[in-house]
Parts: sequence; structure tokens; C-alpha cells
Amino acid sequence: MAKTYFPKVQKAIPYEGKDSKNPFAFKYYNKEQRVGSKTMGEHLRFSVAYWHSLLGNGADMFGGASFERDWRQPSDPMDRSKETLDAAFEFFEKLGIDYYCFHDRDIAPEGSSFSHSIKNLQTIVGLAKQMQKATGVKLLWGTANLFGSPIYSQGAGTSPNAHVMAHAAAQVKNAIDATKELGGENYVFWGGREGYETLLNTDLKHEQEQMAKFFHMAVDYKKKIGFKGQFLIEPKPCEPTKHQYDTDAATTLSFLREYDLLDHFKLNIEANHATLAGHTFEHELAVASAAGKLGSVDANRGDLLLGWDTDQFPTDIYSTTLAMLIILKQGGLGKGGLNFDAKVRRSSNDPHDLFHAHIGGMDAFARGLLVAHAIIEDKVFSRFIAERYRSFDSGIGAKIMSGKVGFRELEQWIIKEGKPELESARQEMLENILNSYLVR
Ligand code: XUL
Ligand code: CO
Repeated sequence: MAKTYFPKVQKAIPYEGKDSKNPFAFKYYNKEQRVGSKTMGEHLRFSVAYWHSLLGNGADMFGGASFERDWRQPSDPMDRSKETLDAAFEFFEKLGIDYYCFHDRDIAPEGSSFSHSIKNLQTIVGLAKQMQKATGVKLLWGTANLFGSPIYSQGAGTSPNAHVMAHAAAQVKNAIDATKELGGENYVFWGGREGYETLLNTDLKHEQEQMAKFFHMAVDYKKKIGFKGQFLIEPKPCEPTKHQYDTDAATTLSFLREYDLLDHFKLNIEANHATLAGHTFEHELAVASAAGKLGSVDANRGDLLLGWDTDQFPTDIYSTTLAMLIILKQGGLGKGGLNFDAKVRRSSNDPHDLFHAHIGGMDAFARGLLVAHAIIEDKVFSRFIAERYRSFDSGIGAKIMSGKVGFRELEQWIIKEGKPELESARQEMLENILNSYLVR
């Protein structure tokens, strides 16, 4: 019998409905259930983050590994990677999740030379391809780890050393190749060290121009090899760098616009990165969506009492509902999905905790989807918003928006019409309505 890494879960996690007390069952996520024009599975496109769920060992700044992970036992790095891949696919199948995401260095170890690293990656990609075929699990996105190696300590694409930048480019080339080989639907750029600590040693403009060059080279390469996946950039304001160039959605969009890259990228918005940037999750989703650039989501949550990237599993249904309202309003995530870039706590040392964590996250988003769908169907907020802006539908408002009037005409109009009358924005009433949908 093949080795099993999750013996307490024998078969796929079932949907048992909201009254179930079974901790290994979904209460809201019912993959085939239709919500509007799509099934829940099609709406939510959940994904496991390989780095946290398969490689996380519970270590923090104050102590080493605390997790029991049979698949991390082999001492040979390639054997360890192969066992990890086995455990990963056992987990994906038992959880009933359709997608996963990885960094190149998550799935295969760095070798003694660059060519050795490529060989390791290609070997594991070959195995992953077979397992994807056998299970039907797909790759939501691939990416490159351009932050772990000491050579990237001063940046990768934005390193002051051209040799380092070339190394990063070569690594990304191979990560895109691996993603293409596995049918990845997206490729993510997260610039962990693309930022700076002090302007005393940094040419900020030069680094931004380097980053733009890096992205243009990636776009050219994508075209050359015919990779059909969507390129995504994941904003984050800090950690590990103090000032990160892709601080938030608005900053990243402005960078893409300035360097003529906007047509080639969308954004991957992460909840905890939004809160680190001093925004709400829904604000970042709304900014990306308003620009037509909301491509995918890293679904997690932070802790408002802690100022760092805690990467907790999302359980707050208020937040998932507000997120799903934006996602549904833009007609879904397209090629993107909801990737659980989240880790179980150091004290959750049993591998089966990975099931509880993902079940909770999937149920929180399924419930958010159901509530958001009902709110949209009932036109609860859309009707209020349309009414609130109605003065732009005709008369002077329509003239302003169509550019038919300027300051002079508006001055004449105000002299004639006088003082405006204000209507209440009814925030508290609307918050009560939202709560009434959540507690049904
Ligand atoms: C780091 C983070 C990354 C990206 C992928 O905060 O979110 O794991 O999602 O590199
Ligand atoms: Co992330």
C-alpha cells in the first residue's frame, strides 16, 4: 500500500451542510452547487499555496521547526522534494481542491550550479505533470523565489549589480518555462526584495527603470514561447524591504502605466498585504477592479493587533462577503483564483490541521459568495448607489460628465441655482442591512 501522510482523512472531504458537526466536512462549500450562472467551484477556484502548506515547519523568530511532517524527513533534497510532491497531491485530492501554486524553489531544491538547479526543477516538473494528469489538479500559478538566496539580499530585478539581475532573469525564465509546461493559468511576480532600505545608497529612479526592463524582458519572453497564462504582480508595502516598489494596487498600476506595461499585467491582491499598506482588503480589490486589473487573489487575513504579515487563514465572513461582492460585480476572476497564501499557527503541529485550515477558508469564501450573490440579486446596495449618484444622469451632472460645461458655465449655473441640498449617505442603515444578510 502506498504511504499515506494524512491517515485520519480516508476519503475526500464531503459537504454536509451548515448543521454538520463533523470537523472534516464542508458546511457551506458545495463544489457543484450553482450560484447564479456558475457552480461554487467555478466561482471560487481555490488553490493551495505549496510554500506554506507543504513546506511550512512552524519555525518563527524565536524557535525552530515545530510541525510533524513525514514528507520532510528524507535527508537527500531531491528525495525530500519527491515525497513532498506525493504528500501535496494526496492533500489536494482529499481536500477536493482544484488548484495549487508554487515557487520554483518550493518544488525543487537549488543545486550546486545554475544548470543543476534547472535539472532539479525539470525533474520535479516532469513528476508533477504526471500527477496533475492522474488527479485533474491544475496549476493556478507559478512563480520564482527571488528573495531567499543571499545573492538577492540587495534586490533581484532591482539589484545594483547587473550580474545579480541577470541571474534573476535566468531564474524567472526557467520558472516561466516550468509554469508553461504544467499548463499554469497565471504567472506571479512578487518582488520580495525589490525595494530599498536607505536612499543613502540607492538610486531609486535607476532601480525602477531596471524593474521596468525586467518586466519588458519577461513580456517579450512570454510572447516568444507562446505562454498563454496571465502575468500578475502582487503588491506589498514592506517586509522584507522597508519600502517596496509595488507598495499597493494604486502604486503598482501607476508604475505599469508609466513604463508602458499596463496591457501585459493584472494584479494579484493579497488581503494581509492590503492591511499592511493601511488599506482594507476590499479597498485594494476595488482599486484593482476599477482599473480592469483584478486578476487573482491571495486569500488570507492579518491580525489588526500585530503589524506584520501573519498570513492567517481567512475566517472572517464579513471580509469574504465584501471581497466576493467586488469579484462578482466584475464577473469573476477569469483565469485567477483564490489562493490560500496562509499558514497554520506554530502550535497547530498536526498535519491534519491543514484540513481544518483549508476547510475553514473555503467555507468562509463559500458563505461570502452566497451572501454577496443574494445582496447583488436583491440590488441592495446597487440600487442605493445608483440613486445616490442620480444627479449625474441628467441635467448639469450629465453635462459635466460629457465635458459639455466648464468652470465658467458652472459658475453661471450656481449663481442661478444657489446652494445644494444634501441627502444622507445612510452608512449605518446600510451596515445594518449587510448584517441582516450575514446572520440569515
Ligand atoms: C509574501 C507573499 C508571497 C507571494 C508569492 O508575502 O505573499 O508568498 O504570494 O511569492
Ligand atoms: Co502572496
